[in-house]
Amino acid sequence: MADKPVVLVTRRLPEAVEDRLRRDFEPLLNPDDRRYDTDELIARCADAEAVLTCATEAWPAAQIERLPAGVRAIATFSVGADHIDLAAARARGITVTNTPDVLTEATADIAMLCLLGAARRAFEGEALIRVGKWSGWTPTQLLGLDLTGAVLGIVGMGRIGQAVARRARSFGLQIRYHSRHRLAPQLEHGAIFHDRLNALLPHCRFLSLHCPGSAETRHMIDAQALALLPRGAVLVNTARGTLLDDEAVLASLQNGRPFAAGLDVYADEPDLHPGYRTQRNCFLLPHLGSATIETRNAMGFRCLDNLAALFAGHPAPDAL
Ligand code: 8YV
Repeated sequence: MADKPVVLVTRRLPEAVEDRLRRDFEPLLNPDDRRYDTDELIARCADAEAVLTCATEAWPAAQIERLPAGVRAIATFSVGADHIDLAAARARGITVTNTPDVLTEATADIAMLCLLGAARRAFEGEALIRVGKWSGWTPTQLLGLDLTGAVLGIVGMGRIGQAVARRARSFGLQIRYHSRHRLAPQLEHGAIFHDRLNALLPHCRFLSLHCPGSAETRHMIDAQALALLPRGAVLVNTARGTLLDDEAVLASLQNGRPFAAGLDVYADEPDLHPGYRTQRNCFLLPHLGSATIETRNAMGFRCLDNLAALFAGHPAPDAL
C-alpha cells in the first residue's frame, strides 16, 4: 500500500496545486485535461482513496454506487455541489467537501462584469470595433442604462450575494433581495427583504441570481417570472444555468422585454442553448466566475486542506 493517500484528480489543476498534490499525496493526474467519461472515471478510481473532481464531472447515485470501496472522499473544486448526489455519497460513507469562501470575491466581480457588460452593451460595442464597422462617435450610439439610483434585486443572499451587494452599493444601486432566510439587520446595510421572489421582481431594473442549482431552483426564472420584471430590466446569472428556463428567457429577450442579459453559466455547459449565441443583447462569458490565478490556487488548496484533514483522522472542515 502507498504511504501517501492515492487521489484521482479528474482535471488539470493550477501548477502550485499539483505541486502540493505531489508533495502530500499520491496523485493520479490528468495532464492532458481530457474529460473522462463515466466508465473511465470508475476505472481510474480502482486504487484511489479520494477523488478531486470539478463541476465538469457528474456524480449521480448510480456513479457513486460503482465507486470502489477504498474511496473515502470526493473533494470538489467548486463551491456548488449540485453535480454530486450527496445522499448517495453519505449512504456509502463517502465524505464530500467543497470550496466555500475562497471564490466569493472573484465570482462577485464577474457578476458585476456581467451586469455592466449587459447594461452598457459591451458585446455590441466590442463587435463594432472588431469587425471594423465603427464609423465614429454619435450622440445616440449604443445607449445603455445607468446603474446609479436603480434597484438591483439579488436572489440568494449568501456569501456571493452579499459580496455583490457590497460592490453594487458603490455603483449607487439600491439593493432589494429574496433569500431563504432574512439577513440579520446589521448585515442588510439598508437592503430591503422580500419573502417571495414574485414580490421582489417588479422592483428590479437589475436582477442577479446567486442561489445554488437544485430541483427547487430549477427554472425559477420562467415566463411567469420574466413577465413580473419591469420592461427594460437586465438579468444576470453567475450561479447555475439551470435557474433559467432558456426558452422563456430567449423569447423574452427577442421581444425586447428585458433590455439585456449578462450570463456566465448555462444549462448543459458547454452546449449552451444556441439561441444565446446570436442574441445581440446578451453579454456572454464561459463560466469564468472563479477564474483568477489567486482564486483557483485557493480553491485547489482548500480541496487539499480538506483531504489532508480527513486522512489525518480529523473532520474535513468543508464536509457537506
Ligand atoms: C467553478 C463554480 O469554477 O465553484 C463553483 O460552484 O461554479 C465555479 O466557480 C466551477 O464549478 C469549477 O468546478
